[in-house]
Amino acid sequence: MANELLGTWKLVSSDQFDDYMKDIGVCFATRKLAVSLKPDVIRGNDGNKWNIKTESTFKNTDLCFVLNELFEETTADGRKCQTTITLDGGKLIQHQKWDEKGEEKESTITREVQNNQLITICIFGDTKCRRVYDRK
Ligand code: DKA
Repeated sequence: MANELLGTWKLVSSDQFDDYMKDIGVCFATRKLAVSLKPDVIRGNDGNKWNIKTESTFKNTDLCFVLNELFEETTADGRKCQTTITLDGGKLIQHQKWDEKGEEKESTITREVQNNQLITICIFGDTKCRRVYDRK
Protein backbone atom coordinates (compact mmCIF):
# COMPACT_ATOMS: atom_id res chain seq x y z
CA MET A 1 0.00 0.00 0.00
CA ALA A 2 1.49 3.36 -0.98
CA ASN A 3 1.49 5.87 1.83
CA GLU A 4 2.83 9.42 1.72
CA LEU A 5 4.47 8.95 5.14
CA LEU A 6 6.97 6.60 3.49
CA GLY A 7 10.39 7.92 2.60
CA THR A 8 13.54 9.42 4.00
CA TRP A 9 13.15 12.60 5.96
CA LYS A 10 15.50 15.33 7.15
CA LEU A 11 14.75 17.40 10.25
CA VAL A 12 14.40 21.12 9.40
CA SER A 13 12.84 22.59 12.55
CA SER A 14 12.13 21.59 16.12
CA ASP A 15 10.14 23.56 18.71
CA GLN A 16 9.83 22.73 22.42
CA PHE A 17 11.81 19.49 22.03
CA ASP A 18 13.97 20.21 25.08
CA ASP A 19 10.85 20.97 27.18
CA TYR A 20 9.20 17.77 25.96
CA MET A 21 12.28 15.67 26.79
CA LYS A 22 12.61 17.33 30.21
CA ASP A 23 8.96 16.59 31.01
CA ILE A 24 9.16 12.93 30.00
CA GLY A 25 12.17 12.55 32.31
CA VAL A 26 15.19 12.64 29.97
CA CYS A 27 18.31 13.65 31.92
CA PHE A 28 20.27 16.83 31.18
CA ALA A 29 23.25 15.11 29.51
CA THR A 30 21.08 13.07 27.15
CA ARG A 31 18.96 16.12 26.31
CA LYS A 32 22.04 18.11 25.33
CA LEU A 33 23.06 15.34 22.93
CA ALA A 34 19.57 14.70 21.58
CA VAL A 35 18.56 18.34 21.10
CA SER A 36 21.41 18.96 18.67
CA LEU A 37 20.87 15.92 16.52
CA LYS A 38 19.47 16.09 13.02
CA PRO A 39 18.28 12.55 12.47
CA ASP A 40 17.47 11.03 9.13
CA VAL A 41 14.30 9.08 9.58
CA ILE A 42 13.33 6.28 7.26
CA ARG A 43 9.86 4.85 7.50
CA GLY A 44 8.71 1.82 5.54
CA ASN A 45 5.68 -0.36 5.54
CA ASP A 46 4.54 -3.75 4.33
CA GLY A 47 0.81 -3.85 4.92
CA ASN A 48 0.36 -3.57 8.69
CA LYS A 49 4.07 -4.11 9.39
CA TRP A 50 5.92 -0.83 9.72
CA ASN A 51 9.41 0.21 10.51
CA ILE A 52 10.77 3.59 11.65
CA LYS A 53 14.52 3.95 11.56
CA THR A 54 16.34 6.88 13.11
CA GLU A 55 20.04 7.30 12.43
CA SER A 56 22.17 9.88 14.17
CA THR A 57 25.47 10.36 15.92
CA PHE A 58 23.54 10.19 19.23
CA LYS A 59 21.83 6.85 18.69
CA ASN A 60 20.46 4.61 15.96
CA THR A 61 17.02 3.15 16.60
CA ASP A 62 14.90 0.82 14.53
CA LEU A 63 11.29 0.59 15.65
CA CYS A 64 9.49 -2.40 14.11
CA PHE A 65 5.78 -2.76 14.83
CA VAL A 66 2.44 -4.01 13.58
CA LEU A 67 -0.32 -1.42 13.41
CA ASN A 68 -2.88 -1.68 16.23
CA GLU A 69 -0.82 -4.27 18.17
CA LEU A 70 0.54 -3.50 21.63
CA PHE A 71 4.31 -4.00 21.89
CA GLU A 72 7.19 -3.11 24.21
CA GLU A 73 9.17 -0.17 22.89
CA THR A 74 12.59 0.76 24.23
CA THR A 75 13.03 4.45 23.46
CA ALA A 76 16.32 6.20 22.60
CA ASP A 77 16.52 7.44 26.20
CA GLY A 78 15.90 3.94 27.58
CA ARG A 79 12.24 4.06 28.66
CA LYS A 80 10.40 0.74 28.38
CA CYS A 81 7.02 1.72 27.00
CA GLN A 82 3.86 -0.22 26.32
CA THR A 83 3.17 1.22 22.89
CA THR A 84 0.42 0.98 20.32
CA ILE A 85 0.66 2.64 16.91
CA THR A 86 -2.39 3.24 14.75
CA LEU A 87 -3.02 4.81 11.37
CA ASP A 88 -5.99 7.15 11.32
CA GLY A 89 -6.81 9.10 8.15
CA GLY A 90 -3.15 9.50 7.15
CA LYS A 91 -1.96 10.19 10.72
CA LEU A 92 0.40 7.71 12.33
CA ILE A 93 -0.38 7.89 16.05
CA GLN A 94 2.06 6.40 18.56
CA HIS A 95 0.66 6.04 22.06
CA GLN A 96 3.22 5.24 24.76
CA LYS A 97 2.64 4.31 28.40
CA TRP A 98 5.43 3.73 30.88
CA ASP A 99 6.03 3.55 34.59
CA GLU A 100 8.18 6.09 36.42
CA LYS A 101 8.69 5.38 40.12
CA GLY A 102 5.31 3.63 40.37
CA GLU A 103 3.46 6.36 38.48
CA GLU A 104 2.00 5.71 35.04
CA LYS A 105 3.07 8.22 32.39
CA GLU A 106 1.82 8.57 28.84
CA SER A 107 2.74 10.42 25.70
CA THR A 108 1.43 10.58 22.16
CA ILE A 109 3.54 11.18 19.06
CA THR A 110 1.60 11.95 15.88
CA ARG A 111 3.13 12.03 12.41
CA GLU A 112 1.41 13.28 9.29
CA VAL A 113 2.34 14.75 5.92
CA GLN A 114 1.23 18.30 5.11
CA ASN A 115 2.45 20.06 1.96
CA ASN A 116 5.05 17.35 1.43
CA GLN A 117 6.53 17.92 4.90
CA LEU A 118 6.40 15.43 7.74
CA ILE A 119 4.93 17.11 10.81
CA THR A 120 5.68 15.31 14.08
CA ILE A 121 3.83 16.41 17.20
CA CYS A 122 4.95 15.00 20.58
CA ILE A 123 2.54 15.56 23.46
CA PHE A 124 3.09 14.99 27.16
CA GLY A 125 0.53 16.62 29.46
CA ASP A 126 0.35 20.30 28.49
CA THR A 127 3.69 20.19 26.67
CA LYS A 128 3.55 20.07 22.89
CA CYS A 129 6.64 19.73 20.74
CA ARG A 130 6.52 20.21 16.94
CA ARG A 131 9.20 18.85 14.64
CA VAL A 132 9.15 19.36 10.86
CA TYR A 133 10.94 17.22 8.30
CA ASP A 134 11.52 17.78 4.56
CA ARG A 135 11.91 14.93 2.12
CA LYS A 136 15.54 14.08 1.59
C1 DKA B 1 10.71 12.60 16.23
O1 DKA B 1 10.40 11.55 15.63
C2 DKA B 1 10.63 12.72 17.73
C3 DKA B 1 10.32 11.46 18.46
C4 DKA B 1 10.33 11.64 19.94
C5 DKA B 1 11.57 11.13 20.59
C6 DKA B 1 11.55 11.36 22.06
C7 DKA B 1 12.63 10.70 22.82
C8 DKA B 1 13.97 11.30 22.64
C9 DKA B 1 14.87 10.96 23.74
C10 DKA B 1 16.32 11.23 23.48
O2 DKA B 1 11.06 13.61 15.62
